Amino acid sequence: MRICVISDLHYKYLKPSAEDAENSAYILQFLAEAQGKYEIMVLCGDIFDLWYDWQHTIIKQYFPLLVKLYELKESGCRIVYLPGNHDFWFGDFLPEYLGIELVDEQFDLKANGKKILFCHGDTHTVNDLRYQLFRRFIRLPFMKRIFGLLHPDLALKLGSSLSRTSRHRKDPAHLRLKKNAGLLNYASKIIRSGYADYVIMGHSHNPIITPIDSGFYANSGDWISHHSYLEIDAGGINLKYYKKQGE
Ligand SMILES: [Mn+2]
Repeated sequence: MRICVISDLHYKYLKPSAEDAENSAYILQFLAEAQGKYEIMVLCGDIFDLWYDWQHTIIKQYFPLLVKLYELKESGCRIVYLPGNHDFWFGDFLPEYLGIELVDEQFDLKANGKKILFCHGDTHTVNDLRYQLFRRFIRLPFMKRIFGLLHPDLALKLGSSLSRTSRHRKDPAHLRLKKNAGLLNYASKIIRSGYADYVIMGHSHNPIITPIDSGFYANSGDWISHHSYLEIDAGGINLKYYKKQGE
């Protein structure tokens, strides 16, 4: 079974910068070329810089990406979407209109004789209590309801202050290390417990494959500076770059 994993596109809804537009063009091209190549596309979180679907409204700036996802699904590829720390307030739009499977927190899959665990990774960083409390707060059902009562233009303006990500606005080095170390620790624990052979995450924006005993921890990286993705098939896991930085 051929599986592709992408994460951390952080697709923008605000007026995109030239870089954002370039990144968006890459991802749209990549998804068009993915048709017929994979049985499963795993969207490993932070695909959209913010997600909300109101009762009658979706964010129109996402239309190009939604079309590509729909076309990929229609071509026969199963699409599984894991929430990230930017996109978790899902309604019925993705499952009902695009046929995308929404998974809560983690996705367990048996493929090619391997047990694979996918998750975004934001719950596995270490010494990050402030974020973990914020995470719990923002996911309370009443927070989602309040956000949904706001006019979309206002809601998205507020949301943008919470969800800015760019090539130039990287986490400070100590935070990046914390993210990487936490994710790797979690993967080691899972692999050594025998729960999974492969642990696949995003969130760190650090594309990597690390052997752990007889298994692997792999991170799909991002589409802000790396344009990276993972391919998993009977031969194992491969880390690939759609278009390397500076090319
Ligand atoms: Mn993230």
